Amino acid sequence: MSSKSNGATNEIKFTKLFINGQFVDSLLGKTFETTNPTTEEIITRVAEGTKEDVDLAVKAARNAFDHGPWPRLSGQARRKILLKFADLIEENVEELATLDVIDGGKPISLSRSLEIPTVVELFRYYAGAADKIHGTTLKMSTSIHAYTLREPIGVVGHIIPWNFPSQGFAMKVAPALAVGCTMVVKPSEQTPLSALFYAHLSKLAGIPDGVINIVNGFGETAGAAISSHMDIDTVSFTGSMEVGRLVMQAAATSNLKPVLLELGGKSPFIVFDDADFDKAIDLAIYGNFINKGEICVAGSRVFVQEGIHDAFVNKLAEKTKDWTIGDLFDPTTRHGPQSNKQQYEKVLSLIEHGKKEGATLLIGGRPFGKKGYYIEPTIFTDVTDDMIIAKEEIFGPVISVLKFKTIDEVIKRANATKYGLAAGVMTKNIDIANTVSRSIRAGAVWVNCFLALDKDAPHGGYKMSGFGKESGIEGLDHYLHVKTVATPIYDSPW
Ligand code: TXE
Repeated sequence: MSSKSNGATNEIKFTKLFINGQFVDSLLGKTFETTNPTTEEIITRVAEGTKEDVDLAVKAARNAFDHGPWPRLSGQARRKILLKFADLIEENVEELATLDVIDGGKPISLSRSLEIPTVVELFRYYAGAADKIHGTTLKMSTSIHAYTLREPIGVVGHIIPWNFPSQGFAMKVAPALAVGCTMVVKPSEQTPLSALFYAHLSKLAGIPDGVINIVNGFGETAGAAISSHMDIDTVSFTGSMEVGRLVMQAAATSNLKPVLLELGGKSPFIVFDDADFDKAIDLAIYGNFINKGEICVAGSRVFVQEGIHDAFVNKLAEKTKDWTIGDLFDPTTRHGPQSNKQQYEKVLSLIEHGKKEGATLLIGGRPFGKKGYYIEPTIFTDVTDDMIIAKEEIFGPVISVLKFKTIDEVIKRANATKYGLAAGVMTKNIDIANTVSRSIRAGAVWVNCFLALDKDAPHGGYKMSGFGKESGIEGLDHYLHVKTVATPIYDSPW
């Protein structure tokens, strides 16, 4: 099957489920269509997994865990295979990037130069961790010697969203593989294509059959079958707060499996009067419009101190005009369509809320073009804390600017949210930077920068943004059990 988008032709090679090392049809023979958000045309049909397919995939993963080589390999052997996997991803960057562009509406510049290279780095980073997973030695009492083992937790269920189909895959799959887990992965039904290509590459890299299984399908069926499965040992979920709750409930009422939840945010980006003005403008734009605002850590509440507020909003509007909308395959394009129709409608409806609640629409606010789910980069000013646009995650290209006077006031207002994923603070004053960093209840605070995400920086929320960390050495923890082994030592001199 081939698909044309913006002049690029792409052969869709993999559309089936990937179970036990084979591409297979779903047991019920179901398929669903995946659509290009730029053209609104169907790209292809993809096998639709349901509970029966999840059962089959779990059986394969269980067998690979209980009897297969993967968890029993030395860390060094797993490292070698993961490095090969990373090399293969790097060799196929163009094809992987193209799949995410047509499936998710990403500009190629983002996909090719940032997201897929990050995937490569994540696999290399966790390859390097594979032979460094060890416990500690304890001296429990004078007569008992003990040590801890860190063992793979078992079969993992990964439920992935559509905003970063490749990076989302790597952040979950790479650490789980490194420690020796096996897994069932459910990509989002909105972006099912690239995960299948990764599965194909994993086989070429030498990852044994049954270690990675991909079951595309819908949340209420395939996703729910994963979170309620009695033979899955843990679930790692990224998505909405509502579904995070369902995943946790299903985990609690099935086998009490632990869950990792990454549920988005409403992050503050705080600009003090003394900040580097131009840098703050650039970061406000980048931190909100990258990936058309479909990013969990977007700094969507831009708090600006009153001394620079008016100049700031004028410049923000002016510079936003440089955020180019256009052909996604043109490397200079920065802005694409929303990933799918539901998101497009959700974002437009929240923009309407903003207008009705009395915020000032400074720029944008409308659909763009005749085709595709494009929305103009949008800025609201005169936003107050009680407005829906200041409270709810919009997950689209919409900035709310809020004015503040003092540091105490802005800390209080920045924290007055159910979310706690990230924050930014722009100031040249080290005392202000330190005070704000320590006062904000969020998993990351970026000082004089924004979106400083990296493979070695743990990422994850406070409050209702979820719990558990992905990336960094901490990103291994969710996939490991800690076992204490104790043994008496007789006649110990110590
Ligand atoms: O997410 P869902 P949606 C936020 C963002 C967005 C909103 C809605 O605000 O506008 O959520 O997006 C699977 N059991 N984020 O509706 O439904 C689903 O198939 C198990 C923030 O698309 O949560 C997909 O694979 N799984 C975010 C995944 O959950 C279920 C990223 C995410 O989809 C399921 C995405 C169920 N009952 C959206 N129902 C972030 N934190 O980055 C659905 N799924």
